[in-house]
Amino acid sequence: MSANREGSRRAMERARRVLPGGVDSPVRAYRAVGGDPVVIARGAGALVWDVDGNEYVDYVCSYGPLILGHAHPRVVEAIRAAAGLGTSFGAPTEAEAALAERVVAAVPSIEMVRFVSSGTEAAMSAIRLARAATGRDLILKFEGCYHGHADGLLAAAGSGAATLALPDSPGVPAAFAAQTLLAPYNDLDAVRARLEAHRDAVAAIIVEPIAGNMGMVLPAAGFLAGLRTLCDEFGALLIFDEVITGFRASYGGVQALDGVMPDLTVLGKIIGGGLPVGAYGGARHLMQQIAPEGAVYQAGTLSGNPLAMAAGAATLDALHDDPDAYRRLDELGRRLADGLREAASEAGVTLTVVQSGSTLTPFFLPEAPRNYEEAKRADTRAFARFHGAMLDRGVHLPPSQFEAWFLSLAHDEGHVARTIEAATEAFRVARG
Ligand code: KE4
Repeated sequence: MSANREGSRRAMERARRVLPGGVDSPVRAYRAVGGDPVVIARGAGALVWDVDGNEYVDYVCSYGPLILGHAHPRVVEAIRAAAGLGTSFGAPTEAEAALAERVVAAVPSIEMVRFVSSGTEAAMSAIRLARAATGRDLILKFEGCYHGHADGLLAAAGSGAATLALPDSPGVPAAFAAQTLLAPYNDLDAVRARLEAHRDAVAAIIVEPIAGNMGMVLPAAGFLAGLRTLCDEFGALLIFDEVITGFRASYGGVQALDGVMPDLTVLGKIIGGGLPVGAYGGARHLMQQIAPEGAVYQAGTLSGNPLAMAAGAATLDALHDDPDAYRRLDELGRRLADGLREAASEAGVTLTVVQSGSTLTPFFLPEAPRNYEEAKRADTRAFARFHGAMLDRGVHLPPSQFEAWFLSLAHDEGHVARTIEAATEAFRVARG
């Protein structure tokens, strides 16, 4: 049933001559699943089309930003209007405060926020602030969590680093990596042991409050609250990396759902509506340490870019104006998860689907992983066969077992039914 994808093949041949791997982000190169990536020509709502005109139901959704779906009219119009006034000024604009007010109103622990141009920039800046605020150097992250590609954060990173089974990246000096402590996700005893072994030296713990970069791994009951307690006991700051979960898990992120308050929050993706953006925020007494009010330096030519601010504000307003949005997203996520479980069972394939709201990961595993070690046991070859079979049947999935699938408000029961029908056959292919 392979579709004609000659145009994608030729486009990738051209791209590989001038772009490493033909891509600008490694996961897009399909190294973990094989074959040529489909090269996308356009998207609308829940659908994308490749350069050969093949149509796909899309669950990549730009890895999270497009919670409204592709080319949402409110977002496109906001960008168009902003662009007509000028694309960037290197001067304050009202659009920045307008989006900041929405973020401050939505995310419980944020009193002030600073916009940057990516989640990577936001995470690295939050860590610099935590180090300045505590006078300490070490940070603790969790194996399999991904906080962008800043040097100190590439230790045992998830997402693309996990997808490509890359050891901690070359080019990161040992001295930098030594500043990062590691612990298994969901293991509070290991965290306590690290903090005791480095008493008074750990500036912050950074965590994805729902992990999305080793595939979806949910926090065990009490895990986040336990981190809050440990941070208070040892004088470290708690940083929630809500780049995926911010405005996705709920309008106020995970912290608005379960009440554990971080000291700093990292945001991205949805707050830019598909344009380059990141943000970090927290209590006023912390954020006022950021230049020019304070001495902690961080800057950016395109930080607070008016088009990204406009796209982000339009996206957040569309979510805020639709009180039923998150219920619908969750219901559709459950329906897709249940359908995949049923289809896999009928095909005799061992599958566990981890779903939280509008994000999910089907693991080729007998049960839900609690951490990176367990997630890495997944049958990635079966996943690769499944991915290719779904592509052939018009479903566009993240090309890695260690990513999350994303639904949008543009997805409906029809798209989910199409996906489950394709999966029924694709699981037989995955079985090998
Ligand atoms: P960016 O620098 O890619 O905007 O954000 C980095 C980042 C930070 N924190 C979390 C929790 C993230 O998930 C990310 C980026 N997510 C990956 C997908 N899992 C981006 C996809 C890619 O690298 O191409």
